[in-house]
Amino acid sequence: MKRIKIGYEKLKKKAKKYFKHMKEDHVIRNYFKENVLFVAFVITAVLNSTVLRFFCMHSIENYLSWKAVLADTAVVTFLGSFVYLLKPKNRFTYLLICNIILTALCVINSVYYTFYTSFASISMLSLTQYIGDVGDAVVENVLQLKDMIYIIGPIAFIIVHLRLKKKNYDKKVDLKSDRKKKTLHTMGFAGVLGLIFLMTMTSLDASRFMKQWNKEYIVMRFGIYVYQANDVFTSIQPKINSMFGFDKANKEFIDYFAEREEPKENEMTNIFKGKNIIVIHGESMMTNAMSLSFHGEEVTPNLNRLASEGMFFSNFYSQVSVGTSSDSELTYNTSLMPTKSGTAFVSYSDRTFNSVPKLLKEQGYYTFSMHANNADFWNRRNMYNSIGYERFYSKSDYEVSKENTIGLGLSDKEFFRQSVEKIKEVNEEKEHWYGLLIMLSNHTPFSDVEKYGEYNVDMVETVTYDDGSQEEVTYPYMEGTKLGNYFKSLHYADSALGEFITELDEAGLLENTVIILYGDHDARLPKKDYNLLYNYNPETHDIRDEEDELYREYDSYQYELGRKVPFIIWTKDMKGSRLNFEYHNVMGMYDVQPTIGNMFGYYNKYALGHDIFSIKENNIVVFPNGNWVTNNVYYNSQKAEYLSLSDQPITEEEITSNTDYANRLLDVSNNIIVFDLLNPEKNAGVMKKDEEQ
Ligand code: GP9
Ligand code: MN
Repeated sequence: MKRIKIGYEKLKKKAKKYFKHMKEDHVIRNYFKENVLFVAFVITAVLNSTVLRFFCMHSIENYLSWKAVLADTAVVTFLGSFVYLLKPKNRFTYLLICNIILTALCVINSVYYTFYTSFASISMLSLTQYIGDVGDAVVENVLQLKDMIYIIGPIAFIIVHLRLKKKNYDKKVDLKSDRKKKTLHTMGFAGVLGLIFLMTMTSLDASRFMKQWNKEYIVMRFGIYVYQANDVFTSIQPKINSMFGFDKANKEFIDYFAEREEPKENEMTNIFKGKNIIVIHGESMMTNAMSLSFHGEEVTPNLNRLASEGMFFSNFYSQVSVGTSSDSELTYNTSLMPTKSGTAFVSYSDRTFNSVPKLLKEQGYYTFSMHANNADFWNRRNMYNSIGYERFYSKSDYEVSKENTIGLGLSDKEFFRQSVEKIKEVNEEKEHWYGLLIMLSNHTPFSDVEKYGEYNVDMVETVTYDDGSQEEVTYPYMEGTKLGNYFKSLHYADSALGEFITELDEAGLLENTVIILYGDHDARLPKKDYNLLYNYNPETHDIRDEEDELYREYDSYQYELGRKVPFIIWTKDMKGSRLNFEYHNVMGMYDVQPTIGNMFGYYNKYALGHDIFSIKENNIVVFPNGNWVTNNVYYNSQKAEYLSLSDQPITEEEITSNTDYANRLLDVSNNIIVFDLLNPEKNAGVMKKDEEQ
């Protein structure tokens, strides 16, 4: 303890002495005087990055983000620090080259942003189509003043150099040891700035940085230079991952599918062959909300109607990892699992996939996707080329205004309304078509409450007093909680869904169309809110006491099992037919492709899931973290614990074999994506054999 104190006192003294020396000897002033060129380099580069934010993000908070300025200064100082290793006469050239590169980054991103409201990525360079687009964009944009403004940076830098040159600053001679010292000091300064930046990073900053898909956020918080450096890293990482272990991965892949049984025909085979398809990606829709009502009004009356009139798979799980929406799209489309690191949509968008649109295209379908958000969200613009959509209607295809915006973007009601007009056109031109519509309004944090419309989640009770008089008392119940706001938001999304079905019907688009709806993932709501939902005590406006006999804990297993999402297949005329039922066998998103494939007449040999009407009660749903669930048991691989879900005894062997199955499936799935094993060029042997069959 004493030693620490002495150490601290010593440090304090040293620091005091250092600051005194800095002040008295005008260290900072002298540094600026002696390093005018370097300072000019840093200032011009940081200013350019700030100007870019100014043009792209129209709020002071964004373009004057001190975090971004700090990060930019740290990066530029670090990059520039190497200049001191050179002789004074060569320093200008080095800094000018750096300055031009940094300026070019700003110009490219400025042009790119004008076209795509997002920032550029080097991974896109592998897509020739992209190069074409950007090439055109640059030519058309070349006269836009705002894209040229960045050139003032290097010009100002050159002027500074010319003025200094008159004083022969580059003729100075310095010692090699001084050069090293100066480099290290400058690097140290950049390091301190970087450290301050890291210390102010929130967990949201860190997670978005790792995922790299919310580009606007990264540029806003980290500046364009850190964004671009991180982009280079995330773009080459998949290449590095796939450099080692191809042969082993390929053998495991071949063995795995050699053991799989070919599917047999069943009562669902080809029932919808040739029908048009609308798939609805229900943002954050959860099955447990479907059975809830407030004041006698269901949270999801329209979803419930579709479920009761069509096929409703009530024991259905989405299998997402950190890629949330994009992971559910991946698994739905390809019957593959999310990747172990990164996300398939962002890191592996150039791989070959046996996807629903591609398989339907072989059946003569025209395929499209609709989502009124920025096309670069989750890198959809690129990934959709690999998934095989022929047309992607994104934000720029919709009329979006402040009035019709909820949460992340265009409101679901408006999105559906505008989409129906587009579908009408497609229907007129194409004989068979398939469209995926991705909803957006019901997205966390569910805080746009005033826009969801009236739906109260409070509780009214009739209280009888001692004198026999009665009064209606309102208790807040779920009002003001995140779960309560979720119900309001979901009620809105459900009403948008109802309007969509009506609009489709009025346009005559339901006659030959199958509606498929899936919830993309759970809404990531606090467990304590569920405890409040099921254990509300009106007297205390709080959760019942655990000792209370009415207390029913919503534990971590219930929470996990409660993450079910709806999966519904519906047509206008299904009600009362043999196809109108609720299906209880456990099912996962990866079973959708094979299940609907059997109904629409296509087959993907490399699906990891199963046609649910073939595998029935023997199904197993594997989660990306290694957990799995069957009709009988839920297994938590992290805790090595299970929860029995039926009366059947659970054997050790069942746990072991299912865990092995889950691990093997996850490995094979990851290898298919990382090593691009479905690409005929990489895996010619396997593909040739398939063709011969
Ligand atoms: C983004 C939307 C939401 O366009 O699909 O993605 P999420 O945050 O749910 O992954
Ligand atoms: Mn989502």
